[in-house]
Amino acid sequence: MLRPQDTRTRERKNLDGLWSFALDGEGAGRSGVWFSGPLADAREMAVPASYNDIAADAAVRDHVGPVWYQRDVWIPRDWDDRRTVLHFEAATHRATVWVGTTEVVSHEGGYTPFEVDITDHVTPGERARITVEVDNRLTFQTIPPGVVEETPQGLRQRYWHDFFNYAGLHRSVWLYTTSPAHLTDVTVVTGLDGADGTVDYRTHAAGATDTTTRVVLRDAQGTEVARGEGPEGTLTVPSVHRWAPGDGYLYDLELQLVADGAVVDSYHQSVGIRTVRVDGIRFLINEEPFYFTGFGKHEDIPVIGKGHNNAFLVHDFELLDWVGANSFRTSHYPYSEDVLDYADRQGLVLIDETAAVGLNMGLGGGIFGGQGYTTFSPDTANDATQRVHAQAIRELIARDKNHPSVVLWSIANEPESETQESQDYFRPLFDVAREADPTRPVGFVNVMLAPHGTCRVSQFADVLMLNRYYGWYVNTGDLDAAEVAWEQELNAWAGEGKPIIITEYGADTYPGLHSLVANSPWTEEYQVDYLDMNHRVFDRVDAVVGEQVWNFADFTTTSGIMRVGGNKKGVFTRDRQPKAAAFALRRRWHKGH
Ligand code: GCB
Repeated sequence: MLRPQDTRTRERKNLDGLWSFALDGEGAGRSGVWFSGPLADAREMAVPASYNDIAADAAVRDHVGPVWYQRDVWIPRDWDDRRTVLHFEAATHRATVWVGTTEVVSHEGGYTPFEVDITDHVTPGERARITVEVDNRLTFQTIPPGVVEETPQGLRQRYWHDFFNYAGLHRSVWLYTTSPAHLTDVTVVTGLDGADGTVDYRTHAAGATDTTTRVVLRDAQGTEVARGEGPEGTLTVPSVHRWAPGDGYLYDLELQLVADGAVVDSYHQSVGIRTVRVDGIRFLINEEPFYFTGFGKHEDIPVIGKGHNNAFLVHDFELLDWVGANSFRTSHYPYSEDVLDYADRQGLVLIDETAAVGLNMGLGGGIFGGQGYTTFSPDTANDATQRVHAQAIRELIARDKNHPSVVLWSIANEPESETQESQDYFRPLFDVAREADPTRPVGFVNVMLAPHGTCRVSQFADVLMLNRYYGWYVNTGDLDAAEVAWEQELNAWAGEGKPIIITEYGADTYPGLHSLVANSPWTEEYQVDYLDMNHRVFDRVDAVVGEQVWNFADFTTTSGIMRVGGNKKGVFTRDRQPKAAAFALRRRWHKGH
């Protein structure tokens, strides 16, 4: 799927703004054909945004079940003889869409785009009514998983991940147009050959058979550096300017679909020419060892929740630069494509993760209170879950395969991984990822409950990603003991001969809480000491090729005795003010980790 774009042949119309909105706790919307006319008893709701925190109403915040969005849109009158496509960048976690009274598309999965050709359902120059049912319910057959429990007080959504289940239309909605003959996809794979670069491209088109494809590659100044004919081929770029961490240099690949000598469709794909490879314990970008510094992040902003916001996008990257981070993980779901585009341009390195978080009922017994479920079983995460998970991996890779910033796929965060069932569940999912993208390493994030020697899934990974909380969840307030235990486990992992990225280490810190006495959890001093201890350990283990602190900023979670107004492991507060740890990290990372 190609992103909506304005080009010489394409035009977009943005549908963000205020939509009509109604809760449907009883699930009455479908039988009541709410799409057949204006939504009754509607309030207005901002798009893009999570709806949860916008109303001053717990019923909205804690709603379980469908909600409905609706708006009218004028179809531009010069879109005659064109294809009209309705495109959603995301609807969390599933959606069904009507144009007028016609159901046009459904999509499962809250963080990847979907679209539908609505040409036959609209008339240029006329108004069309768009209605969307968005459902936030998580079950054992969704990614991420959850369970809806019926209680005397109403439906309650349980889940095993540590962030609030924000929902709604989180990203932009578009109408766009193409000519009937149009490009549908492009894949680029880049390489280096001495001072030269190579760009393998493969395009797909639909809507006509007698077309040819032409591609033109231009540098950042707009000067043509290579061109090709045909739906696939290889371009060579003499004396290439490589894309590299900290140097987000991009070429522009214009794809042109040509019929009868005329360009009927044109699409621009930005291209960063770089290579990625694992070699023993090293992670190589452009054949040079790369050390990840940065964070696990969240899409989490006051008021708008997981809604995308460009001001926060730019501000967060400013803070990343200030603190000396060269990378982050899109924990724990695919982020807005605007984030990926910006990372490409900024030369930031990404670990790109699916929404498979919380596939671990063991965590239920530990950190988040007893839940009493088995992770993998016919009644819980099962074959159907695995199929949804495989689709989530395919959709992530299909969406993000052309981003030079993405160097590693993470197919799950902290799943159960110490059982035979987990091994059987995950083995084919690694194949799915490698088939979808043979060019990037693949891994998953290992949890502390599956320490070295017990994990049965890491054998399939190219890179070991470890989340560890020595000095926080274990050895709390005893950093000396934590240091010994942590180094021991890390050395055992190093024996695997693979690169290790510490994808989480962190300590909850209440901003403004201080202590003169060392080993006082929750204080700003403890967070600094905790990070220092971790860094001493990492610096003694050669196989460690990266450190990503949990978390960039404080974020919202469900309520519970482990959380004080959310998760407070941020190095920045939720409104992006620095804690003492931000300055400590800045000193380390600007020195070159
Ligand atoms: C983890 C999870 C992350 C949590 C974090 C914590 O291991 O991956 O989602 O927020 O721990 O703070 O407990």
